[in-house]
Amino acid sequence: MALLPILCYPDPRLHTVAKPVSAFDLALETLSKDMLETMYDSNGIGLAATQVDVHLRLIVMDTSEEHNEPWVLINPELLEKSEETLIAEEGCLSVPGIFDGVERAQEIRISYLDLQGQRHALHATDLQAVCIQHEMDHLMGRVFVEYLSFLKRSRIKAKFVKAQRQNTRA
Ligand code: GNR
Ligand code: NI
Repeated sequence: MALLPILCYPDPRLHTVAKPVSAFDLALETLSKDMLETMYDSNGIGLAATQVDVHLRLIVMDTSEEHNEPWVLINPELLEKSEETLIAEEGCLSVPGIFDGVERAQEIRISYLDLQGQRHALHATDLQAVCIQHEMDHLMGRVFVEYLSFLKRSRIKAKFVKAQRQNTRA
């Protein structure tokens, strides 16, 4: 088991488009476990491989109260999304400390593969649906702050650029 470093906005690697997983091997299993460990350690409810600089279509999630329902979603595909939307306060482990409302479909259907390469269908609503859409965005190289106004995004970017400059000087 290992904790993986999480890329921080505005790291350009967060804009990489992930490739489908094709090898269902031990390395994939190890990566999933390490991503789950990293997600739980950071108190996150989801983590996309993109955030740990691995550009494969792999998501881990756990939206349960008890943090005891780990999900691994491989090569997820959006099958259907509702017309109805909701605005939830989102945060991101790659943009720590920033929370803002984003409009998403309230209900989605996806298909995905498990670690054995078996295909499943999943219907998700509310927080689960929001989280899956947030994670699938990461796999497309999209970070939630890109939905905010230009002014907000500029302020967030400036804040993180400044923090990173101070980190590298220290
Ligand atoms: O931990 C997380 N919480 C969260 C809250 C609302 C909407 C989306 C999320 S995902 C986020 C973890 C993360 O950055 N996943 O990419
Ligand atoms: Ni995120």
